[in-house]
Amino acid sequence: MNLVALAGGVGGARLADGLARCLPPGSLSVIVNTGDDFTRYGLAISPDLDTVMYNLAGLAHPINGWGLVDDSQQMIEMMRRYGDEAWFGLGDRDLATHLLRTQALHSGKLLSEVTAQLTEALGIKSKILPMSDNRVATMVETVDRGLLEFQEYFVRYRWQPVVKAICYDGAELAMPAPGVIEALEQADGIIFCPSNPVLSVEPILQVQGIRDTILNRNVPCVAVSPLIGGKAVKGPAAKLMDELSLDASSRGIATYYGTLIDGLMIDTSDSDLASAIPQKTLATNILMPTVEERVRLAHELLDWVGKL
Ligand code: FO1
Repeated sequence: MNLVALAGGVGGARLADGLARCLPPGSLSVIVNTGDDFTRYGLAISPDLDTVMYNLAGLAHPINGWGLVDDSQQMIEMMRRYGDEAWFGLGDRDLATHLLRTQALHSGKLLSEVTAQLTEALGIKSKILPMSDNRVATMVETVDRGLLEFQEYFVRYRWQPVVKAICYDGAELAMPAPGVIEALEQADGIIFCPSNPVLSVEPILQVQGIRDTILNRNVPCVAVSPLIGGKAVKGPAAKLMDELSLDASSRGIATYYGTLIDGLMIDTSDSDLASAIPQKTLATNILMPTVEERVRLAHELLDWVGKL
């Protein structure tokens, strides 16, 4: 069974790990958001690619979900000694990823090529595909701080600034990375991971051809809600949807995705919303605090996709 998951952020990476653990090696392709990518200290940082890679390699920090387990912050502490604000917490071992990626890109390699090299070196059998090798930058228009780069909004200001609009700079020119369209066309099922629909999934859908390939699918596509009881499991999804006058609930997630999905997996506590959701729904415990829970949820999802 060839499965494709669209993922961004920690929730997406955790479910992708659960799916990889349930499927035969090599049958999962994860199309990852790169709208969060930015340059810090001259280094090319791809947070969502790294978060998926570290989670699938079993190396991710178990609490944060991003960065490496047992990593240190000596470099960041020295930055602060020099008076640098150092608001983006790069780990010392994590630096190896950014240094190798930056070196590869400077030597003319594509993001998809260096991602394949890094994931192969970590023994990952699933395909981790950036949505595009072209630059797409998610920009956040805020009330009090004007236009912010994604990581400034998300990390520096802890996603507290009130948002007026989001734009995906460069998306109109971005082509899907090699293998992305093919993976979607050859998929037996497509899954939208429980990622922020506006910040993590939409950038992927903005890349030329991806939305249409999913709309023209002839296999099931299901999403897992990132919201429970109108609140995000992690991150700004509910706050942002409120600020953008979107319905910050699982019903709103269903509306947001529309005909892109055939089904939405919601939390049991949101079962009362099922009647207001036009797509098929499956109510279950969508929290994944442990690796076992990721696998449990992934199994339920695969069973459901197989029956749709
Ligand atoms: N998120 C934070 O909230 N604080 C950080 O200091 C931070 C550092 C960081 C370093 C490397 C990396 O790959 C991710 C990092 N993240 C951090 C997470 C990242 O900002 C978000 O996970 C994604 O960009 C959005 O989901």
